[in-house]
Amino acid sequence: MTKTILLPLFLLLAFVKSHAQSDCSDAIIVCGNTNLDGLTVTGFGTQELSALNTCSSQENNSIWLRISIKKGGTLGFNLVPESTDIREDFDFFVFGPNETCDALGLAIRCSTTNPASTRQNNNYTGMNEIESDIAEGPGNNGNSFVKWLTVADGDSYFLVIDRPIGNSNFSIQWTGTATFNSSPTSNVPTGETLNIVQCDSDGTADFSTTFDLTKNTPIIIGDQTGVNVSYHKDQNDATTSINPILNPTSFTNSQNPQSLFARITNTITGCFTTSEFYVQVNEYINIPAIESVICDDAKDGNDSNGKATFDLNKITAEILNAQSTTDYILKYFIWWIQLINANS
Ligand SMILES: [Ca+2]
Ligand SMILES: [Ca+2]
Ligand SMILES: [Ca+2]
Ligand SMILES: [Ca+2]
Repeated sequence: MTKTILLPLFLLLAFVKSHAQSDCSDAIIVCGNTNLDGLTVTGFGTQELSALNTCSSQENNSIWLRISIKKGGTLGFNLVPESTDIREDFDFFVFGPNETCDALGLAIRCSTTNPASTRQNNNYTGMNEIESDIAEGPGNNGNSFVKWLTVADGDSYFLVIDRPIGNSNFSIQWTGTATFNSSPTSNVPTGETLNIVQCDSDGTADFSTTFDLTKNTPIIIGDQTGVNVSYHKDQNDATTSINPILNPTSFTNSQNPQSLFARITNTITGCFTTSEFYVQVNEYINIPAIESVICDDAKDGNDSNGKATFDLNKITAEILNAQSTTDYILKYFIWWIQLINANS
């Protein structure tokens, strides 16, 4: 490499162990700051790269990304395996612009060069401004880099990354002048939390109860428009937008505490952000029925008006019995509505 590549946009995709998005229909939408933790390449799902001019290869361990361009320009990337082992071989294939999964057309860029066969000094691959070839490989044909794309506003492309040999995770560094749509944000205001803690007050003391997860929706959305929020049981489901919790207004926890994931999605661009939070069930405190009886006295000026002064601290001690007075706070209300208002 003899020229310096400008890096006006930079996105690191961290791929760690989880499930793969190995089919076009599950393609991950690449946005400005989408957090793509929790992904890896294992298997290929349905074989979708046969006979598509894919540099004499097909899917082995693949992941599909969908790139939506906000502002056109040049678009390249450097794919860097986590392992520096030269035998780690990543290939890629680009389809577009604006193709659909059922009509991908022929790959407009692909590289299936094997870095060990070509005696490269690293196992990187990608597209850059230096190269003039648009397809290379397999084996020792090529140098693992092909010419980057010139893209227009609003274009979309599929980028398929495949690992025929090796077992490393990888990251991608985007290069060029094009920009992606930005993701919605999930900025929980200071002093608020998405975590929901409730007492087990459903009559069965099993540390399981129902939660209204949608209480978090307005907190996540804030003042953003054109977005929706879904709730998922694991990171992979949230990232790939599958298996939303079907009745988020009455979700019953199966673990305590239980981690859950909210996904906020822009309904036009598909850009999204995920947030982790937890629901937790605390033990239900059963307050024993207490009847406190004292004799009328003259402290209020009348020893027969049926009114006298009670020391509620004595009742607190009776309710708590041997339990620590620092673990619990007891409050007393004359009217039920006062109690309701105090808890709302
Ligand atoms: Ca596939
Ligand atoms: Ca390769
Ligand atoms: Ca080349
Ligand atoms: Ca329960």
